[in-house]
Amino acid sequence: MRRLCDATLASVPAAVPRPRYDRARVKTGVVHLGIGAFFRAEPATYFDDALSNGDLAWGILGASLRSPDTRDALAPQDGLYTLLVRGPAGARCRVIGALRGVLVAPEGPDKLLRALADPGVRIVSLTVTEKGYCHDPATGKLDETHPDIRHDLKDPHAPRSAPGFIVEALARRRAAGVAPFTVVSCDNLPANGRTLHGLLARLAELRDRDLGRFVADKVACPATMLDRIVPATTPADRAEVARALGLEDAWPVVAEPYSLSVIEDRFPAGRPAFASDEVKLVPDVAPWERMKFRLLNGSHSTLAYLGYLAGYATIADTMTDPAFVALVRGLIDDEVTPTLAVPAGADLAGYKRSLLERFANPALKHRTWQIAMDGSQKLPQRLLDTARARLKAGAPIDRIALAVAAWMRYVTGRDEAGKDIDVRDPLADRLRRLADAAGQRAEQLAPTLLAVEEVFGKDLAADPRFARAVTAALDRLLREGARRSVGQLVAELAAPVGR
Ligand code: CS2
Repeated sequence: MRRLCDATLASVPAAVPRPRYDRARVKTGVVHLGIGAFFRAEPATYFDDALSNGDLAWGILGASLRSPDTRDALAPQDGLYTLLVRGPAGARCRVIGALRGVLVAPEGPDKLLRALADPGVRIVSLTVTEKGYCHDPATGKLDETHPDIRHDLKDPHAPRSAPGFIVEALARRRAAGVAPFTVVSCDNLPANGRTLHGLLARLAELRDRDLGRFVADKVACPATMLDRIVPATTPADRAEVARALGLEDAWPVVAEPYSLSVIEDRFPAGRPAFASDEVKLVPDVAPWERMKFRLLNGSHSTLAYLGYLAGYATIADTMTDPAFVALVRGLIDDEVTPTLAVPAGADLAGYKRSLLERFANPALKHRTWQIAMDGSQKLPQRLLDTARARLKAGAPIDRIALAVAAWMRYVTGRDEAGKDIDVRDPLADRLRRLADAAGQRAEQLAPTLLAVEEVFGKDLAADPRFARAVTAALDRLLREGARRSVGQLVAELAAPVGR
């Protein structure tokens, strides 16, 4: 089968949307760091829309900070790839043409820096996952002991970290009299704009006080809340794309039909029109972000840890279990919703309803293992801030406590059958060592892990109500297993008061 590329694009069936603009005339206006599936499935489509609407200044140059895989797969395709949208009712494809090339940073940091310093580049966006920001997840501050940050301070002209590349590029632009680009985090990081701005300004300041002031005063980092479920692509997805296109695409992305992007409208260097119905430009992203982190991502992580331990491979599988459905429904309605301020213009009830359908979408094979990754970076904004708000209000946290306990059980690195779990987390080794030393008794294990300050801060570990609830949940989980624990908790919470 022939491969998708500029030369074969015309053979794509007419029903499949594809770039109709002249790709040769597109200029690079965006450099994206961390060119993974999520960016290609969502933000990249907005730039592709701008190109389709005739604004050819918004081509994307992608960069991988580590692996060459994406470049290797997409170079023979001239950067073309397919977005496969899978809903319960069927699948549809769209070929995206906005990506003009992919650089692999470790192969040539200077090449990437030169691209970033180009005056035509007006937006630098990032999806480097939470851990790629080299920060302390509990405080949001730069982790100055992080090996990549130490490296980038010693050798700022050949950086390794995303913040290192951005700061060096900004320094070069400043020296050349080129206005800074706008820096846009597309990651699920709390207050992602403000947090990133603080990290960049601090890193710049550690290099040079004036550079620090320049970054603090002159660089805009608008906040974003980008919501679309984008699981890892499977061989079945590739086969589906080949069937629809009649061409092979080695690197398609797969997403759910739902998509919503809420973006703070602060782009001093300019932006595309963002003409899609799925994009909302707002002055304040914070309430949207809280709604999404606590409702969607909090539920996702809950289903991921408990689901994995219960033997469910995907989120859709967990949603075939009525007890798991009841658990997330209760989490959403009873524990999370009371902590939220409804964002102006949001349909909270509709959003909550849509979540259960989105999780249950059987066409997406979103692995519990994938979502369970990097829990130390995710828990604070997804579950722990909700717990803080609940405790402040004197309200119960039974479901959140079970989710946190499931994370604890998960990071011990052994499942309920004693089999190894492939725990991926920047703190995995330390968590495993702590868990091994504490042993399998909740009264030991819970306080040991609660003392990990990067995750729980100082406050939660010191709150006896939180410690009690998590310890009790972990005790149950260790005795009964995940499936029975979920069933028991759901039954107890459904029982009339006074039980
Ligand atoms: C997921 C998110 O992998 C994860 O941790 O919870 O990627 C989630 O699918 C997106 O945030 C949905 O918008």
